[in-house]
Amino acid sequence: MNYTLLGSLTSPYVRKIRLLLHGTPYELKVVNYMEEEGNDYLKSINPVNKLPVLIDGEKTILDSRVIFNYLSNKNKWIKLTIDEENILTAIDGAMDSAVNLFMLRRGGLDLNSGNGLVERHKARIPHILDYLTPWVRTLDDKNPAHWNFLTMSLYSLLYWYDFREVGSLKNHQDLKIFLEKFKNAPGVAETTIPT
Ligand SMILES: N[C@@H](CCC(=O)N[C@@H](CS)C(=O)NCC(=O)O)C(=O)O
Repeated sequence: MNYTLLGSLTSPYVRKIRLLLHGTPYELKVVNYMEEEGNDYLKSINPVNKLPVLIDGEKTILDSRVIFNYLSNKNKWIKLTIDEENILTAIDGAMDSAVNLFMLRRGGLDLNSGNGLVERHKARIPHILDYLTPWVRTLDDKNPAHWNFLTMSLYSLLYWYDFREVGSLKNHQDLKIFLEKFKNAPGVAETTIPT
């Protein structure tokens, strides 16, 4: 077994790396940072105290984007264009805001209290989903090249967003169609969030 992935079964950041690693032998080590033991362990590996972390022999790689870059260099995948990098940044921006809103709500914060930072997070997500829509319309689930790190990231985001009821996709029909079309893509069933 070459790789160890520190992760969880629910995180959308972890899921996109699990989708990327689908078909590659690796061990998934589930870390529960909500418990003291898991939190202390994660902190000892990753000063940022976030999942995912990839361990490849002597190397420890922090952050999903850096993990992707590391695997991309190692496997000599075609470099992403700036437009593709921008799409990834947008997906990560929405993921970050969605995860923050979820954690704040879980911590008991009223998300309708008018807090300025919360409002910025709330506004960011639909704006990003609008930005992504023209690209999403070009995607074809019958084209294997279209199941790549960008679409894996988007799938992980949208599935989690809907699953956690952070927001709604009712005004983003193209994104709902994307989720439906790619639900049988490699690794999706194996990485689905347990209920
Ligand atoms: N930029 C990081 C973000 C990862 C992230 O936010 N992970 C969440 C899980 S979904 C986490 O570990 N949160 C713990 C915390 O914020 O303390 C990445 O791309 O890997």
